Amino acid sequence: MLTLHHLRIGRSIFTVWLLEEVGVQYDLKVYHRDPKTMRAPEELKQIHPLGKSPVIEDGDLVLSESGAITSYILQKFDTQNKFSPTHDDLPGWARYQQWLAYAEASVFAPLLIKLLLTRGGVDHPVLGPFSDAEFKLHFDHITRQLGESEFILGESISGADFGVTYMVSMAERLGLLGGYPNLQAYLQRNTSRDAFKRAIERAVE
Ligand SMILES: N[C@@H](CCC(=O)N[C@@H](CS)C(=O)NCC(=O)O)C(=O)O
Repeated sequence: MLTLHHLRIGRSIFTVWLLEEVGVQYDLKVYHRDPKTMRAPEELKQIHPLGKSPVIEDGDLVLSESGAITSYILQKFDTQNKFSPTHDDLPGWARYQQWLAYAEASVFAPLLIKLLLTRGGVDHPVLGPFSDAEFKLHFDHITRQLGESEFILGESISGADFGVTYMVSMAERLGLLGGYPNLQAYLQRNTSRDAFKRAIERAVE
């Protein structure tokens, strides 16, 4: 059975949500952050050398990177392609890949800078303005893409929503969603889903 190594307070809850949404049977191993450093415990490095979460194990496969994990889970378990376009629709599939990669590849960096500046209680003459401008660029872009749709690629949930929802939730935690009512509504909609509630119940330990 597939095992998900889940570190509390972070992106892997969105992988738990994905597993619940797709209806996969899985084992969940929960880890806690060091309360001072907020880093993962050393034991996660026994699973994968980076010691980060999410990581899944499935047979001999040990896989890190939330986007790759989403692709693997959907490839293996979403046999009816409910969560991603097929290769028959190549432009649709490519657009899906773009949004799947976008969250981690582009949106996360400015959010991380903001998180670290906030945590450090300092401002920085370069990093502050850079992260402000990048945040606006990306959150305006996500807002335009979402438009009046329910989900990032239209009216049905796709693999791309898990990573984007994580970014939106992180922005909310940082108090940055004030000017983005439709992203607030998107977050509210997704975290109200039964599968998300099941994920939270299962992951609390
Ligand atoms: N790009 C990776 C990032 C993984 C990552 O940085 N995970 C964080 C949790 S949200 C972590 O494990 N941090 C603990 C640490 O670095 O000690 C992904 O998409 O999975």
